[in-house]
Amino acid sequence: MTDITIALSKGRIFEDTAPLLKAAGIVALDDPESSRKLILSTNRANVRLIIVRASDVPTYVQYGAADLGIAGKDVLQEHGGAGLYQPLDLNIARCRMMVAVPNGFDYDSAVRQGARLRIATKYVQTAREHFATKGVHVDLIKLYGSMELAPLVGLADAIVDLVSSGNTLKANNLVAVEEIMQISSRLIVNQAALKLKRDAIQPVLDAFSAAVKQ
Ligand code: PRT
Ligand code: MG
Repeated sequence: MTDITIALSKGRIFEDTAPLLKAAGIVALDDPESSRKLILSTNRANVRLIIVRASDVPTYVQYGAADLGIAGKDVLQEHGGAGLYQPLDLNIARCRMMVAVPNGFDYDSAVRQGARLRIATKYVQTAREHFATKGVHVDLIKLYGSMELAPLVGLADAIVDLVSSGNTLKANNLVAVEEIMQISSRLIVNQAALKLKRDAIQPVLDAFSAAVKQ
């Protein structure tokens, strides 16, 4: 039987993916939250899981170090998708990518007046495209986390970040002023692996697809 490797991040993506893997007959033998192993065996001798940072999943799949992976649309947009086949929206880990500003900052009138805005974000490519399409002049400041802090200490006027409950924005006196896109996680497949290992990969795609439609 052909070996396949699936790249996943722990946390919310692993939690939401476990039921889909189960529907495909794949169960991890260790819990990634408690285990320190980065390669997890499964109940299927030919299937293994690798645990990587969410933003690294497309890279592992692009270079064929993993055959399959699960990644947020936010991460895929930034990566660009080279070498990846994206057959399925899994509808998991849903959230929205939003522009947010401090309470009381008049974003609409700043935009109307053609102000140049400083935007802090982890999603530099997606933000650049969004503001270019709107014709808004921006200076983008790349951060790797805790974007919510940036406007509070004068690093930026606004942020581009993911929002689900809205609690993080609220706790930091920020408000969302614009939606950039709806986000969910996708199954991604290495294009060459799909051709060379179709016998092993296609049943996983079919099982995921059936489980998502339920
Ligand atoms: O945490 P790490 O730095 O390793 O990487 P990561 O943050 O990219 O990974 P992880 O596991 O946190 O997120 C993986 C994927 O989950 C992301 O790529 C998104 O596609 C998706 N997702 C869904 C989210 C959220 N919802 C989400 N709410 N990712 C992050 N958040 C963060 C957001 O950035 C903000 O800081 O949660 C905070 C807001 O949440 P609320 O509920 O307070 O609005
Ligand atoms: Mg995170």
